Amino acid sequence: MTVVRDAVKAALKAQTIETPSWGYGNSGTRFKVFAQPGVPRTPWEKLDDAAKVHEFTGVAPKVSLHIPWDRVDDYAALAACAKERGLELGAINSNTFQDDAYRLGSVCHPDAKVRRKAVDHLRECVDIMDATGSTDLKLWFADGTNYPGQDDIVGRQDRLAESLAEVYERLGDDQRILLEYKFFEPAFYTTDVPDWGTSYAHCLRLGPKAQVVVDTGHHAPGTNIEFIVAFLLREGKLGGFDFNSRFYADDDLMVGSADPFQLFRIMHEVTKNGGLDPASKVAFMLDQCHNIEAKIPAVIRSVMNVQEATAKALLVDLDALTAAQRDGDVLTANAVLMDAYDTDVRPLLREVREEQGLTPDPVAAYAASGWQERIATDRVGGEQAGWGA
Ligand code: AOS
Ligand code: ZN
Ligand code: ZN
Repeated sequence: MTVVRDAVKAALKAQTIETPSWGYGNSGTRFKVFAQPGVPRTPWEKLDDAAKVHEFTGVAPKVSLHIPWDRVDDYAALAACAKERGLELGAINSNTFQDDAYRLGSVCHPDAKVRRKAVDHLRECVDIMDATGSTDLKLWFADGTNYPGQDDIVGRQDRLAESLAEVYERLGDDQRILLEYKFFEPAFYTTDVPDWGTSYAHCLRLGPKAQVVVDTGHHAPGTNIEFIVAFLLREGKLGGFDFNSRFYADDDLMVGSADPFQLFRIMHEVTKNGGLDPASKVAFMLDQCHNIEAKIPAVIRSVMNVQEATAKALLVDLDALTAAQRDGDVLTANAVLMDAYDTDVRPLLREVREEQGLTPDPVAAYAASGWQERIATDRVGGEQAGWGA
């Protein structure tokens, strides 16, 4: 039992959770952005906040950037600043949805000039990756149509494939494309990358440096996300996660808040199928916006929620599970899984943190640190993250 516990602890210490730069800035819905005191005014200040999350959790050393929201003159300097803070720059998220030119789409647009603009932006994102040392280009496209007949579905797929191929060809040896899907929104009739199958098919054609990213908020209600995760892992095509929670649409709430059991089921497939091994390179990213709650503590809470689900998944007795499955013992197999889910892993995680030289309660430690008061005084005129996606 001690051996198992030690292995679980080691795995928990090794897991890294990447936080999004836009989660630290102001955001909202299309109805209202509620500005909060002390939000970062620059990408540099976003790194300062991310460094706090890492300082108190010990497992969040990477920060995803979004271009152009995090545009700076010198990306190597931004990477150096991250390093000074004990961080690394993670995925570069592109933006082909906030320009008038993209009214009818970006990489799928019927006009070649617009596609050129979009592909040039994506290739520029790879230039930025070269400067920051980032390995992941995360692509999410708002492309689609609102009305039957508006555009040719197959034609749009052809344009998508052609555009992606041009970006793929620009990648360095250690760089990859993470292609995200989302079942609707902002387009309402067709979406050009609506599901994992479409993303998978494009990634397969592109080659080994293209993988699917599963945003947990991008599925229809009732979708079995863990099945998708298991399938993609088996195929070596799971690039990573955009973690968040949803009740209705793409809510971007704190991961593990709406359905912690679903998060556990996902993490069970991940741990069972090698997704936690460093060699698998599965990126555990958050893609969240904190519109009404305090941002840094919400990111800390989210990191802890992922850790809790991971810890429970690591506690699944795989030998017992395999034996029950082999014997066709449905009830025992289910009970093995539920035993792990029902375990209170908070004492274990407190121990892990203490062994890492951290305070066992990251939220309380952050509250006591005085950082929130300091930024509220020092930072005036914080910026909006960009949107509430
Ligand atoms: C949009 O719905 C997607 O989830 C994107 O991953 C993301 O929220 C956006 O691109 C911010 O970078
Ligand atoms: Zn996302
Ligand atoms: Zn989203």
